[in-house]
Amino acid sequence: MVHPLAQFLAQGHLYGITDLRYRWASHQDCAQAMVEAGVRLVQYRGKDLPWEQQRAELLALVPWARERGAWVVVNDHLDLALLSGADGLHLGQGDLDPARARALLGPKVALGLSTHNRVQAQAALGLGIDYLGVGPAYATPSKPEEPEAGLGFLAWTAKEIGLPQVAIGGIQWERLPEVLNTGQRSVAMIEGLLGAPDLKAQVARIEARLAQGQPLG
Ligand code: TZP
Repeated sequence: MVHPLAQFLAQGHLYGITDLRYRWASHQDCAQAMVEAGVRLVQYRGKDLPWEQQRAELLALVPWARERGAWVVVNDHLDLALLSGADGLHLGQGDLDPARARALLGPKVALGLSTHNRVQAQAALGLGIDYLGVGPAYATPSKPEEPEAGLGFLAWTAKEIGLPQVAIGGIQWERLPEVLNTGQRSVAMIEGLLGAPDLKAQVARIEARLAQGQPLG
């Protein structure tokens, strides 16, 4: 069965990721601002915070978002995803083994995995993963250690890998046409979303553009 959160990504939507480089004092505030602006899927990426603080923020955020019809995915921490009742867990390469995570999570929590090349994307099949992050589409200061995977990788994954996907990495409003041209339908963003002066207007125009799908011709 396709998890509803993965189904949502397969349909073409915006996936917002929290970050403290902008105007929000906490990841919780940042996530809440995104939900209030209309984002329906947010990743809590409080990587550098003490575990206790992430726990407290997630315990407040998850039910708050659920009441408003938004999903919360937790980055990296399986224990925090489980104890907060989050909708999903997102793992990077080198985090917890995805097959093991799947076994511990049970079927209800969506499991996402970041992939940066064809070997990783192919290897993700059969591990119980619900959706793939594919990128970086472009080199990005938000993840400087990860070299650009490029639009060719996005196109290959869209065509060859039968899992819901979300394109990520350096995606700005101006780049949406060429990202959608690869066959990818959803985009995950930090800078292209949180860096916008009017968050609500940015969410609205991105969602409207994604709803149109691939450019014609
Ligand atoms: N994983 C791959 S690229 C990236 C992550 C978390 C950063 C995305 O941020 P931005 O600012 O949209 O490039």
